[in-house]
Amino acid sequence: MASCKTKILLFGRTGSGKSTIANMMIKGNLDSPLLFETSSGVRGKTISFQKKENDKYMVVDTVGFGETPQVTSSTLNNVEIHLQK
Ligand SMILES: Nc1nc2c(ncn2[C@@H]2O[C@H](COP(=O)(O)OP(=O)(O)OP(=O)(O)O)[C@@H](O)[C@H]2O)c(=O)[nH]1
Ligand SMILES: [Mg+2]
Repeated sequence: MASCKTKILLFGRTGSGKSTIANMMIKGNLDSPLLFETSSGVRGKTISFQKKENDKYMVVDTVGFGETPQVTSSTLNNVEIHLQK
């Protein structure tokens, strides 16, 4: 049977809470071990796309914008590709 999961693509500035939301969507809590690693400093934490799913959601967490122009540009390209899927 075809899956009817809600697909969620998270993108935005570094440190804005994307991975935190991703953990809540998939795991339902922020207890360790976390599925999506989160940061406690100013440096960007997520360094590549990460996709996880549960019975309700398929969540794609992305690299934060604002680190370097190169990273922002490649992330935007990846976001565009994922939006077309
Ligand atoms: N006060 C507060 N802190 C939050 C909230 N959401 C996330 N944080 C904290 O903000 C920090 C960054 O959160 P992340 O989820 O790692 O942010 P991110 O957008 O994934 O960051 P990058 O992976 O670097 O792009 C962590 O210390 C979180 O605990 C929120 O709603 N309120
Ligand atoms: Mg992150």
